[in-house]
Amino acid sequence: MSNSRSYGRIQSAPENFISDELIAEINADGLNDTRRNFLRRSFAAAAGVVAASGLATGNANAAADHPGLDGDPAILKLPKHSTSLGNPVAHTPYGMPSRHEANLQRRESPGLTKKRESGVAFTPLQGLFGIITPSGLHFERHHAGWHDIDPASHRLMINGLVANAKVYTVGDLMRLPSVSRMHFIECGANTAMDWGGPAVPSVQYTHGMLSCSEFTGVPLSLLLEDCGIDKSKAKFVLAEGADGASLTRTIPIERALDDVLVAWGMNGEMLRPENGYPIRLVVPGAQGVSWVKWLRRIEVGDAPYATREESTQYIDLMPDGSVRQYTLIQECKSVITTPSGGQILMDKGFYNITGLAWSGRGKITRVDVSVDGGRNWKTARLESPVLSKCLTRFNIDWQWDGKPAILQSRAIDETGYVQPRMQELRAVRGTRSVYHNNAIQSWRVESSGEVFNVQIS
Ligand SMILES: Nc1nc2c(c(=O)[nH]1)N[C@H]1C(S)=C(S)[C@@H](COP(=O)(O)O)O[C@H]1N2
Ligand SMILES: [Mo]
Repeated sequence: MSNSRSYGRIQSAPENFISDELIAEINADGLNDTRRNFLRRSFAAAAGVVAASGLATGNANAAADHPGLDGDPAILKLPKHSTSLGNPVAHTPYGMPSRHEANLQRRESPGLTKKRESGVAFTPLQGLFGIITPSGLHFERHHAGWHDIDPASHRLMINGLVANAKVYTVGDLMRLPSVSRMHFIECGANTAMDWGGPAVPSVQYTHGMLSCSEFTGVPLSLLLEDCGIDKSKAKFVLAEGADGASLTRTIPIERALDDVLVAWGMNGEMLRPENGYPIRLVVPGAQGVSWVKWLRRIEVGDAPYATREESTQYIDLMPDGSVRQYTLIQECKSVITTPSGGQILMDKGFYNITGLAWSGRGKITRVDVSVDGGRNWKTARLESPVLSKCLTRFNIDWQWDGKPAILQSRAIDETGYVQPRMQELRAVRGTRSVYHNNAIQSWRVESSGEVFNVQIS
């Protein structure tokens, strides 16, 4: 970096500035326009308070803004940690994040139910680096809560159009040849709140039903072969979970025999209970609901099963009134995670615009970034690795001149598909959808430095 650059400081988003009372009201009555405006106003008010409190937090780049460091106590005084003995090894047998990072949490969103029967906690994308989501911050979506299941008593049954139906213990599965692969998982309802206009304030709530891990498991194709799948008749499989929801999803046989895994590993250790311990289905590129957690049964059949989660839920109401069922693939999408809604740019100068891009159809080939609401675009750097059906990190330099700006990212995948603008998506999908909103996200930077979730027509 050249010395002529000044380094911009970013005040991070106040994560829990929306009161529990407001969330309760929204959950009781739903999210109408009045409430959406109210949310936006209370969000702005909360952001204002933080702005007034000034530079209290600072950051690692602060030194660059003080050419003569005289008088900065942070550099002149010998702190206690430099003059005393530290904690012993294995003080925390399972390591935890620094207490200074306590604000980085999974959080429930305003406007969505907070019931145990249907819960969502969102990943704080604004605070993460690279492409891997720390396991403790992986988003959670449960239809009937989660349990910490004893792996010793858990079983996986494979039945239906197979020569030999079989029951596997977790130990049986873990003896088989395994693979490890990095993939994103995105709930079909990610960005659902924003179909009707910008609704939620920060990237945690607009895009945080998205995580990415290295998963380890046995290919489902190997298990199906092991049971003697009847390839002439088999057209679909049904995957079923062991939770109270008995969550079930149909998966076409081509996918089941392709890259689907029965996984026990996540980021080098066993799955977390919230994410399906001891085993879950990994269906790369497919919407989250197909990634059945606490997997207990795979049935091989010759027709789609039309279960509750694929006939009344996870369907897309199209503009002509028809309903689109069995949407499997998460289309190409991207979002800028910094600067993003709720953050505040504390001064003019250099910023690294960074974000994530992904496609359920393969690799990301390009991400363009605009700082003027889509009139001009520049191609961002894709950081390695760029993997199929995996998050890709992009970065691009930006000098902020202190004037209002609208930041957008637009991803392109290896099929040539270009992430659509919101109005392009609405033209095809109408306005009554809940699921599968992969539109370009816009963040407006005000001259005050505050960043807001906006949509431009
Ligand atoms: N058995 C079971 N599997 C499930 C669910 C569930 O409630 N029960 N939720 C599904 C949905 S809708 C999503 S988006 C993903 C979420 O996975 P995660 O909680 O690990 O993020 O799991 C899917 N698998
Ligand atoms: Mo989901």
